[in-house]
Amino acid sequence: GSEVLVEGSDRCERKIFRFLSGHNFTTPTPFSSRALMSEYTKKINWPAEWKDAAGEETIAKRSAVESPIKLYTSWFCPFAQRAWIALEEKNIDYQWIEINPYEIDEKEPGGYTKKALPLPEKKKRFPGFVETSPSGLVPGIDNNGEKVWDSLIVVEYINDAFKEGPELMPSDPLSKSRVRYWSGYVTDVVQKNYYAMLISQDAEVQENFRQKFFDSCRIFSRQMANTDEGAYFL
Ligand SMILES: N[C@@H](CCC(=O)N[C@@H](CS)C(=O)NCC(=O)O)C(=O)O
Repeated sequence: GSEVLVEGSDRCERKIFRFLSGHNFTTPTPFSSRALMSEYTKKINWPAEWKDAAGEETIAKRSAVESPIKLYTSWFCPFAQRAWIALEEKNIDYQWIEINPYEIDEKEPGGYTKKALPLPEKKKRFPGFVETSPSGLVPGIDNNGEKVWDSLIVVEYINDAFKEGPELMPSDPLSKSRVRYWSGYVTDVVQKNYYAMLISQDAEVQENFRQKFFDSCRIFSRQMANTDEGAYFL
């Protein structure tokens, strides 16, 4: 099921890029995520008031160093981005190791297919990655031999292991439990409805999931109203 979801979402992303840019991205390899990102973002006519994000620079900087703190990650992966944000927020010197866990097809933009490689193949291509994340999913972090995987667990580990940076969790038990609940809600409900909407080819089903997605966003955003922190309530 999830493979179909991921494939569908990828197809949809490409359609969106094509629609926004009026450009049909057929560029095959060189297989570089950053080159691919630039290709997309340069061609798209973003509104002038939108600023460039510093993401690409950060990836370049972190990819160029060796560190005993290794983040196995994929630039496009929203789960891996959680771990990425946590490390940046904590000001940790870490090494970015880009992983493409999917089969490569030169005919697709950047070679991406989102057809998951079988685990033995991932082991062959990225031994350090699968040792760190035995599920074969990004993100995984190897901190001087301490290997942790699965995004929310990785984020909590980063917060606990690197005391030198700012604290990411509230200190009282009730607020902590809220953070855990609402982070899980995004994974289990918001994203689930979003993907279901993206992959559906049937207008009625699509509309149904669209409503569910918006409902779940509303429920989530209402939580912000209960705190002084607004969007930073988590
Ligand atoms: N529950 C995992 C999900 C991670 C995940 O699905 N990552 C995707 C990329 S966005 C992946 O590694 N896919 C490779 C595969 O399906 O084999 C987490 O929160 O870390």
